[in-house]
Amino acid sequence: MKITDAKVLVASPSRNFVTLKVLTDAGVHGLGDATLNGREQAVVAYLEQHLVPCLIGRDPFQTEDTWQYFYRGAYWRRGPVTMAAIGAIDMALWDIKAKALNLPLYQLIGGRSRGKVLVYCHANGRDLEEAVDDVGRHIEQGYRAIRVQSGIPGLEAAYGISKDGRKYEPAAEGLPQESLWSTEKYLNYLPKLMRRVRDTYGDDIELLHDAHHRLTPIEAARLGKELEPFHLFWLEDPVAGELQESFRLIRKHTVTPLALGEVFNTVYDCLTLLTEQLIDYIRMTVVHGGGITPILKLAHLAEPYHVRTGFHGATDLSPVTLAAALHVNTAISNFGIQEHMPHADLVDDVFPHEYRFEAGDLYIGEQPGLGVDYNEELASRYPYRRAYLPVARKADGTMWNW
Ligand code: KDG
Ligand code: MG
Repeated sequence: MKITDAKVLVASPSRNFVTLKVLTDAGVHGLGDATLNGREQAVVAYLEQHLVPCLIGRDPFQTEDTWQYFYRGAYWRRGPVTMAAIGAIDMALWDIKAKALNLPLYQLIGGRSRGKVLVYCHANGRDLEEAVDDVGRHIEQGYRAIRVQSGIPGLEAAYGISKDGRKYEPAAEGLPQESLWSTEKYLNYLPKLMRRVRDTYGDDIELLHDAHHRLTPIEAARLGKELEPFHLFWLEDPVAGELQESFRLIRKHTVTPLALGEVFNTVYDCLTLLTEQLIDYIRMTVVHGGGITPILKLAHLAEPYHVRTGFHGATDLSPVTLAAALHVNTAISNFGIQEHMPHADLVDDVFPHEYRFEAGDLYIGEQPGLGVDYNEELASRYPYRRAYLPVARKADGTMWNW
């Protein structure tokens, strides 16, 4: 079998997505997600200008060799743009291979290790009362693991909270919006929020929280310690992960489980974190981590260190990435949890898919390949719209991590 063509499809059915469609001489096609929130067109150019020309004529079954060709074969390696482009190709090739063999992807990567995939959802509110109520609403929808985010008293905007009461979506059209951040206000408030949630709903539900890279290591250590009585499933991204060694300090002070890695691109971003057991969950995304080939290796490497997976699953990852994650989650042994931020109905229409949610879990189906399609005609009615993630500053104007 030979690859005959690859099309980079860009559309904005409620938000921007970049999708790669790889075509073969056998009539089988494969899909890959190449979306990088706020930097979509950089991946489009990288694919169209540099990778697709080298892809034509290759055998789609050679997933390992093709991955190495684009990663190792390129002098310039790593980074989110490069790895999202390689990730899209890798997903599409696995999709083709599994379709050609008439098997759902998980059968090619270890077979079924579990019947369903535990997910966590996002509950949030502009203040404590709204956030606590939203947790209740998600429990009613069947979720058993819930990430809780809330507006912070004294701050106009906070990560994870929509200002207008609609579903939270961080990217916005126009130039990047600026928001003010105060670590002091956040640290003083968060334990109160978690106490209220536990007091209201008891111990049977798993609670998670995303600090979204805002703290220093010693601040993260304080927060982890103060959250210990509420037994979080995890505290996510307490500090930016560039300095892996900083997690040694956090670990010394708290037993709150830690999750990291949604912005990582290769195993080299987390080798110290894994081998020194400095985190409990690795969150690297299938698309931004370079595809199914490296994510499988990462999961297998994490297993002996007792690190489980908790793959990133925000709405800026298309249903193609979510399906790929679900196949991996179904097959590996050290699965932990999967993030589930449901897409808008229009996104589900553009990407008809087989996976489904029921009572707090996602189920992957038996359709050959990834089990996701792409409605090009419908997508073409929603052209790309420039959008950015926000940026954050401290009260004195200092740029901070968003
Ligand atoms: O594009 C950025 C989002 O994917 C990110 O802000 C979402 O932190 C996030 C999460 O945990 O889902
Ligand atoms: Mg996050």
